[in-house]
Amino acid sequence: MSDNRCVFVAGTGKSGISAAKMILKMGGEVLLYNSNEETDIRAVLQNFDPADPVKFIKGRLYPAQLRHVNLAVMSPGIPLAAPFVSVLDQMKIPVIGELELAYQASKGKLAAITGTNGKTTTTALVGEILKKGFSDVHVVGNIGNPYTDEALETKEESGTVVEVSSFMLETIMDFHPNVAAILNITPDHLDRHGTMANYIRCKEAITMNQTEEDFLVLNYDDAELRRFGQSGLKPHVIWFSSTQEPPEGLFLKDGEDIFFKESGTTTHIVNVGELQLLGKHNYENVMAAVAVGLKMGVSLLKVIEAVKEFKAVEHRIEFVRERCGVKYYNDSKGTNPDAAIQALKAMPGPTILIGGGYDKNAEYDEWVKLFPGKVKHLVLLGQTRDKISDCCKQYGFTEIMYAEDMDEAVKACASYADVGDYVLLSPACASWGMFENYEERGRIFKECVNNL
Ligand code: UMA
Repeated sequence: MSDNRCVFVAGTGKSGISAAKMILKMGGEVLLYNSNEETDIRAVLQNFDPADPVKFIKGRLYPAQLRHVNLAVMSPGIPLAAPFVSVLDQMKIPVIGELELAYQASKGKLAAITGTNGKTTTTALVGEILKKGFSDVHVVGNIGNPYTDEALETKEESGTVVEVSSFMLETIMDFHPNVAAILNITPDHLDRHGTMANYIRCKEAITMNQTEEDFLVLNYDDAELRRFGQSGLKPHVIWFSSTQEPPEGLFLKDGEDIFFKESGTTTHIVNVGELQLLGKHNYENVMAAVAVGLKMGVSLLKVIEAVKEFKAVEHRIEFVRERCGVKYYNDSKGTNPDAAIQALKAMPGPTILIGGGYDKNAEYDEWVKLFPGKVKHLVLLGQTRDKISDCCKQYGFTEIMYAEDMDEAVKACASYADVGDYVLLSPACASWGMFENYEERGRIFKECVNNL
């Protein structure tokens, strides 16, 4: 980046601040922007040294403010349909995402993980696998650690794994992982992408710059991904399946053992009893992570070692505590019905469930259909309470109560639960409206559980 480069950075969350810092380190100037008039300028600028060439603007954007700008970098949470983006277009300023900015500056081998559900667990596990085979490892992206925070620290010998959201994939250009994985595609973020077809297109873009030397790990049980993997893509496709034996790749046999089949040889990887993770969806995450780890060049023995050592990530079917014979699990990352289905299926016994939150235009039928016989009580929070409750009634499930906050919800669960029951926070909805993000929701749940 040349010294006179001025970069417009849209968004002042984690990614915007990190992207701005990276641009400064590279000798550029930053014009930081937030379209929200209420943004606290001082709080934003506290992230920088007063001598740094950073200006901050907010509210409506005007072409005259962009006269010296050569490039615009978007935070993932900002849709390209945001009104200010038309001003960037009018000024013919190229627009890339924070992911692309980081990619362009990074070195070494790169693995990228996307999918509707399971990507954080898979990314974290790939990170642990890479630590067994690389001297320098970076675990970045949607997992909560902006890629721009670490991109300049990567070296030729580094191994990086990036968790990639559909939001990030909207604004890539040259992004080219050596190994990519798409874990599954089920409806999510339709409020942003509009249609399922658009959402699928974003996810599948993870492979758009891959070549014959690269690898793409895909879920054989997902009809869309199977079709995609069989459509003559450039990278080598490696399948994983929890229901059947694919032509090549990883599979779960009899719900018990994971095998890897390649070039006519089948190798036993692990018995699921040796894993510290619960649920079939987690076995799928493990299979995907094993495939990614092996193709990043880590030896089979080291991969197996890492898989056996790995524990659940915070907020993903995370065990909180056992109290009076009742086990409490935090799955605050269950922000869509499909994730919540996986978590509920992973509960080995009768469950008191906390659900509800911000409405992402999701349909709850498939989730609710699981309730009879499995969920003893449903405690609902947030904007989607009526929508979920109406859906439950359609399927004959009426054991529902509304809670005003997490403390009330947890106390209600404790009063409903008997010895041997499970209490699960897995809301099937985003946290916005009641909480800053799913992490805050999960932390507050854990506090309430620990205060019981
Ligand atoms: N803003 C505007 N104008 C708009 C919209 C937003 O100025 O029209 C501003 C907001 O005020 C905010 C910024 O733009 O300052 C947007 O920030 P952001 O939402 O991108 O948040 P970050 O803190 O940068 O976090 C992002 C990811 N957030 C989203 O994609 C919504 C984080 O994923 C990610 O961990 C982080 O980058 C680091 O890479 C979170 C997430 O919810 C966990 N992801 C979704 C998911 O997992 O389902 C995709």
